[in-house]
Amino acid sequence: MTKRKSIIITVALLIAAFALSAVAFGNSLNCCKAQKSSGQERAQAARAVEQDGAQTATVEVTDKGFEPSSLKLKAGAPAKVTFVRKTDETCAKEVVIKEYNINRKLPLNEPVTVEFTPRKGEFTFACGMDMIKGKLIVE
Ligand SMILES: [Cu+2]
Repeated sequence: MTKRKSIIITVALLIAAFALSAVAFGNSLNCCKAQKSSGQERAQAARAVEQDGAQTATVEVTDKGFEPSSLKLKAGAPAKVTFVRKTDETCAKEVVIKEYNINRKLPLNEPVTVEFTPRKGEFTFACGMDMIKGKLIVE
């Protein structure tokens, strides 16, 4: 009798633990999904500013994703794009621009400047998991 009871309790605990971990896992997936959808709402692209012979721009990582989520650059001119992560509530703790072999960690509130000379076209910058994204529009 007591043996059966303890088995029932064990099974109940296992189910509870499984349910809890499913909730936690779901939440961590939601972070990226939520940021992705809100990122797509901002259609307006920011334009880089000419400064000391380079085109410069700053992109912040907030709980909404990359802001601005798209950036216009001129082809063939050196670019300095500074990323600043402003929140811990994000999985974008690094920035990756595949086409330019850029992969940099983004420490909280520490500006990280990446330098490259953009070619004509559209390029994606993204978090390490390629879930939170922004766009470089090079003309
Ligand atoms: Cu991510």
